[in-house]
Amino acid sequence: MMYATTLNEPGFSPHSLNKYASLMASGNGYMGVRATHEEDYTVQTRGMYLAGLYHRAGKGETNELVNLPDVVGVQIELNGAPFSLLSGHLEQWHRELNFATGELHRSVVWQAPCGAHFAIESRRFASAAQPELFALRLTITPLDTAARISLSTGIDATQTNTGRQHLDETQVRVFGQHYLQGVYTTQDGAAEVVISSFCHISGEAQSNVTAKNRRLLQNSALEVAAGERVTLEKITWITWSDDSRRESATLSGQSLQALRECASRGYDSLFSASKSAWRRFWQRSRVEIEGSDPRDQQALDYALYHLHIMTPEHDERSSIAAKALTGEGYKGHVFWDTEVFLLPFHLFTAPDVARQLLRYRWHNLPGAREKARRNGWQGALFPWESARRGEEETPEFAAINIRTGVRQKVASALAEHHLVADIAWAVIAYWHATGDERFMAHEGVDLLIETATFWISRATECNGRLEIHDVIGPDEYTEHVNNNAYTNYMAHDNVAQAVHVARHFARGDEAFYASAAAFLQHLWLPECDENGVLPQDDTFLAKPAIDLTRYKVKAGKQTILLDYSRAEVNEMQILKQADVVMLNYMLPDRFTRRECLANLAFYEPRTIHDSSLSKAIHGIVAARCGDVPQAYQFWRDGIDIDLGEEPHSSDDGIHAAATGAIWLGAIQGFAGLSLHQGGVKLAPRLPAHWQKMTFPLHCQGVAMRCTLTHQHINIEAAASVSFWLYDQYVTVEGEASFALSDFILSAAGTATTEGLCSRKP
Ligand code: IFM
Repeated sequence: MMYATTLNEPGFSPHSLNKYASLMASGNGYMGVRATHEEDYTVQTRGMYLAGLYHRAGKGETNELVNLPDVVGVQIELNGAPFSLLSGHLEQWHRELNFATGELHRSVVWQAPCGAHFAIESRRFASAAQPELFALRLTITPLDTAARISLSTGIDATQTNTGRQHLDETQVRVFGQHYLQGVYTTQDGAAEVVISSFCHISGEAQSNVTAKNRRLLQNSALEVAAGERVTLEKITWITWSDDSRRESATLSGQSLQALRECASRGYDSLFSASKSAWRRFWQRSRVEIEGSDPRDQQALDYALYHLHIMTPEHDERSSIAAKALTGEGYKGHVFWDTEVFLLPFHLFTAPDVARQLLRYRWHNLPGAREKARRNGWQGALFPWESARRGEEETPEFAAINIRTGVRQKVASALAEHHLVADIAWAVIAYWHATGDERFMAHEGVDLLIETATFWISRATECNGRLEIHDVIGPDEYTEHVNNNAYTNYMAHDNVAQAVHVARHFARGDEAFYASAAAFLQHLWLPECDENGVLPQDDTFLAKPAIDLTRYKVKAGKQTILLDYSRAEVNEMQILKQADVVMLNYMLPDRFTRRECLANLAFYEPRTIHDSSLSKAIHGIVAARCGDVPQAYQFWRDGIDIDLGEEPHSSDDGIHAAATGAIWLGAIQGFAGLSLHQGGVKLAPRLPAHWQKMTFPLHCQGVAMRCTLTHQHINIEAAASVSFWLYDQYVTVEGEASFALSDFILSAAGTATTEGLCSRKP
């Protein structure tokens, strides 16, 4: 098996520096390090983040992921002139992130303004074997004459979050010639970070260490003959604690000790251990495509690489930020993106990780209960945006109108409540996919009952029925509406599943069952019209529609807001992102193929796709309806959100949800994986130019390997496992092959799947 492709940066350009710094970031779920160059550029944003390390910098601010002191930067002087690709002449360029190994490699040949040529090569990785470890190796070779080379590097604590300083420099020290250590405390004193670097330069360098203006630097200079190489090996150990009982000296002492051990092994040995860990990841997760467009495989490898490095597998008190650990977008906050767009990948490849992500929410139930209570409801109202402790972190205001000084309120924290049902949906998905009774009997049922209790208290009696008023559905261009179909259906499902699970585990009291039964009986579920179109909310269909073509070609840029105010957009049939179509995706058993097609046809022309969470979902619903060419187009458009030509869309970090959706589109769209009460279902419909697709799938504790072609489905299962294959319930143990021609094909050329798998035969 060949393990993973690469991502290459086509050339050096100041315009796309920050995009590639996000896309090519190093990480391991514990830390994320932006792929900035060693040398400085004014427009370049450096960034290193630790999962879960947030801090609130001032009054009226929210917690944000702290941008840590930088360890990547190296000031390079060649014959007295600073190395910068903005001067001299770049003769050769190669920059590549190897997904298989997690190593970022750059190699350039540069002609300095004085005319001399240099080969400059750097490699770096965040260890997949030792989370605290980040290593870098820089090699410089004067190519035509001897040169004087100066290098300054160390720990640079002048880093900020776009001007906000979160850390106090508590202590800086140097140990011997090569070990530097900085100890930093968040300004509220709650957390401490220790960064220790070993810097070693080959050859007879003259070195000193300076600590000035928050920069602890080793400065070295040496003469190097033509053709000789000088190598800087820099190994960094980054650790932190927010334990109030921590002993600063212990943390720094242990870090130094760990660093010494790593330094004695050196870059190659450390890298080799990291590579082995990456190999295990690819073995258990990789999706392989045989098709005519190599970009498809690359996109999947890119997605899995990032899904791995964004996930804090080591810590169930942390979850995944909307921009992962690759930038400061959304201040590193956690949204519904995690449960709906990211968790499924883990659920079907490493279910323990999915469980851990759910436990993050479970740990944060107290904050969610408190938010519900403060707003006059019961149960758990999870914050729309959260950080480490599960308090509401959504900023109160967004952009400011600089002419009027009026700030735009962010309504999501007040009304975007569907997140509560999305979390419950993920709990149920976990149960159906794993059958993990232990988790369900404890954390699972807690989460379901608390979320259900919220919905029961959230509903209002009106028109002789229960309604849910004043919400924002997934479509954030439509605010403060009543009976958003997505919210009502998801809330209904949340309560129904809670009752089912509570009964199964003999939890919940009579009062809960009685109020849940009334809710389920009386909650208004908007109905599809005669064409199958489901109204997005009570007023949506009465609003005027406009031609959105010119906004759709600039999807993601929110250009509609240059022509219309938010209030005006709210009064038109304009969607930012999938809403009813999102519901069709989430609850596939509740809607027929005809209804899904009708909703796609009605809502897509009204959807700008200004959110990165939109296109992939349209693609999956299209695939499930049998429109594979359309599904493929949506999938590719979703990939281009980060991997496309646009130089700035990922400047402040990759779009984590869109990254998860690359996997979702392949597995839930083209392989047709879905979850139902009766278990997992596969209903493949490969794009015409994919000859074969192979992927691992964990189902009910059994590891499976699925190989799909246009003619066959081949399943290898480590133990006996049952699941739906189109409309048939099959059991496989060992290896089994199914001919697609054995399944009933609909007019659209896909096997029929509707409504058949809600229960086991
Ligand atoms: O969670 C999303 C939301 O649906 C749309 N705006 C961006 C958020 C973070 O990705």
